[in-house]
Amino acid sequence: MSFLSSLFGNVTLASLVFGSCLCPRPWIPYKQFCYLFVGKRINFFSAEAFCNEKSDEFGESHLVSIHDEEERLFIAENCLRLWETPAIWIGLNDIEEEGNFVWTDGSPVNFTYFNKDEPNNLEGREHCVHLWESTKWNDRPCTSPRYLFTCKKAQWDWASFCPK
Ligand SMILES: *[C@@H]1O[C@H](CO)[C@@H](O)[C@H](O)[C@H]1NC(C)=O
Ligand SMILES: [Ca+2]
Ligand SMILES: [Ca+2]
Repeated sequence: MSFLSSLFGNVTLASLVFGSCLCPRPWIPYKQFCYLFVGKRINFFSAEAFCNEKSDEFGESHLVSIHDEEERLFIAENCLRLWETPAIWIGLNDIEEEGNFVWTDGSPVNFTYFNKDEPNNLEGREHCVHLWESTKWNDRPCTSPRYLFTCKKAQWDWASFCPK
């Protein structure tokens, strides 16, 4: 994988060359995962359900989780390239317990990029997280229909699919 990354560090080129063996089209491979950028504005629950329907034998599909600065930039840059706006739902939420944020894919919350003074749980109604135009994060009512979204799932077993 490091050989492929160094040869095809440019994500767009890598996805053109290896996209069909790393991930189903039109998902974009990045590190060990596949990402689907969905240009529909729907609420958080519908977006998570849309992603769940894309689960396959290699793993569950959920709204995207973000675990470091590189992954954060990968997501933001692709949104800007595709739509000129990064305003998407991500899988982070405190629906179950106020103030206890979790990712819908169950991965650890070890990185956040909240805007200053967020999350503020405005009027006690904000439990789902989206990106603002600045790419900083904000909590928002989950039923807001105004955001695009990104799904994430494990990559296919590329070693058995990709050309050698
Ligand atoms: C957070 O955890 C994930 C999954 O265990 C790991 O891949 C990632 O490197 C971690 N990020 C940070 C900033 O520690
Ligand atoms: Ca909340
Ligand atoms: Ca907020």
